Formats: sequence, C-alpha cells, structure tokens
Amino acid sequence: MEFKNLLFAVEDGVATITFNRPKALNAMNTETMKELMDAATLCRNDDAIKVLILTGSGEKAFVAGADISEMQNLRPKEALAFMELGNETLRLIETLPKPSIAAVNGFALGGGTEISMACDMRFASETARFGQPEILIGLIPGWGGTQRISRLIGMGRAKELIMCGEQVDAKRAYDVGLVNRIFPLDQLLPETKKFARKLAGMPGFALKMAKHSINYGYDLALDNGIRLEMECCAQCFSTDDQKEGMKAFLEKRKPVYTGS
Ligand code: DAK
Repeated sequence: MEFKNLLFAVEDGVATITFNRPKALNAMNTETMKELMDAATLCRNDDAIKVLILTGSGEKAFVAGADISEMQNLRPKEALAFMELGNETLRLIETLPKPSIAAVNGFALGGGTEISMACDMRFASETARFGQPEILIGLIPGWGGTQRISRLIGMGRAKELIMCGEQVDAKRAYDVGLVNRIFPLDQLLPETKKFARKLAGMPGFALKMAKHSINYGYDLALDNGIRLEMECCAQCFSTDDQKEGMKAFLEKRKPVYTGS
C-alpha cells in the first residue's frame, strides 16, 4: 500500500509505520490521520503482521502534534469531525489484537504523545520529548490525552502536564511511567525491532488475550476484571500453542509456536 505522508514496511512479521512529513515535524493533518487509519486497518486484517511499530522519520520528531495550520480556522463542528477521525484511529490502534510499540524518536507533543499512548508500549530515544501543550494554544487535548495520560501516570501528574503545557524529557517520562525503555537515538529503532521480533515469535492468541484482559479489565470492578481474565485465560487452552508451550517445557526444549 502506498501513502503520501507515511512509510509502511513489513519485515519478519513486524510492520513499521513511519510518520513522514518532515517539513511540519510530522504534524498530523487530516490526510495523514486518514492514512494512519488505513495502515492500522491493514495491520489488523493481515494475520502475517504480528506486531506494529509506530515511529517518526528524521531525527527531530515523532509527531509534533495535530497540524496547527490546518486547525486554526476550524469551526466547532469541523473540529469535532477531526477529533472523531483521530479518536477512531487511535482506538483502532489501541484495540488491535496484536501488540504495538511507539518508538519515539524526538518531539511527541500534543497529538504525538496521544498517538504514542494508544500503543501498548513506548520506547524513547534519549532525545525524545513528551508533552500536552494544547493549553498554550488555547485548547485541551482532543485525541484522548486527558483520559489516557491520567491512566498511565496518575491524575496529579496528568493535570500538571496538561494545565501547564510543559514538555518532559525521556528520563522524566520514564520516571513517571509514560515510557517503558530509553535508548540512544541511533539504537532506538534497531532495539525496538529486536524487541518486536521477540514478541512476534510468542504465542499470538495468548498475546491477544493478555492485551484484551488488561485493556478491558482496567475500568472494571476488581471481581469483574478477574472474571474477564479467567475467561481470557481459559480460551488459551483451546490453542495448539498452549499445548506446544507446556509440552516443550516438560520435554525441556524450546517451543515452536505456529499461531494456531
Ligand atoms: N503543526 C503544524 N506545523 C508544525 C507543528 C504543528 N503541530 N509543529 C511544528 N510545525 C512546523 C513549524 O511551523 C515549522 O514550519 P516552517 O515554519 O518551517 O514552515 C516546522 O514545523 C519546524 O518547526 P519549528 O521551526 O518550530 O522547529 P523548532 O525546532 O524551533 O521547534 C517544536 C520544534 C516542536 C518545539 C515547535 O515546532 C513546536 O512547538 N511545535 C508545536 C508543538 C505543539 O504545540 N503541538 C501540539 C499541537 S496541538 C483536536 C484534535 C487534536 C488535538 C486537539 C484538539 N480537535 C480537533 C479539536 C491535539 C492538538 C495538538 O496536538
């Protein structure tokens, strides 16, 4: 599939979507968001794709936010349509039945932080910077930022970030739990791909169930969440991979997973 503002590649079961609008520091306009929706849909539907990586082209930005030049003259109804497109796309990524990793290679501001938070994990370069600076241009986050960031780092820190609009570096983002791992910039993508290949070799159905149980259990009362986990775990016993994993353990050999 060809895109104007994205690069798309698949290797060893790992799809990499690269935001590629370097003149605007990969800011997300409507066209790019629609392309992201198409690329994410392709990843959802292709069983040969086991893991998704999102990253930015160049050394400066992951995504420097929603495109301010496109947004400046929007009326509320048009703004709502832009928000709906973004939220539908990010929810699609968040609920993919396979893991996703944001490899954040520079500025991830506003919509950039929001896109990264729709992924299951965030790996960052030492040069990465996160933030929700919408308040500085008279807005609040519109692609789930107020919701996901408080779930990830707690309400107090979320309010500080969103109300002050300040950026945080990779180290601070790691310390508060926004980022999973930090690498030197030149190691970010190779290390993320290495990690993704490892995930791609794992029992796919169990990964899907783990993600489903965490995503949908999070907002449930504990007893209901535990019930959901039991149902997800029980379903794993219908797979060949579960049989193989346990057999291999008992035979003291490496399992060979087939994804069935
Ligand atoms: N939109 C459009 N262009 C952008 C951009 C952005 N978000 N960020 C950077 N650019 C463009 C700059 O205008 C500049 O273009 P030229 O002047 O060269 O044509 C080029 O990228 C290089 O940027 P700078 O010259 O500014 O580069 P610096 O190194 O000096 O600064 C920076 C880098 C990332 C600190 C700075 O560019 C910056 O502060 N950018 C804006 C960051 C920001 O505020 N991001 C949050 C955007 S608001 C909603 C939907 C979504 C959202 C909210 C509501 N609804 C529909 C209602 C989400 C909102 C956001 O994400």
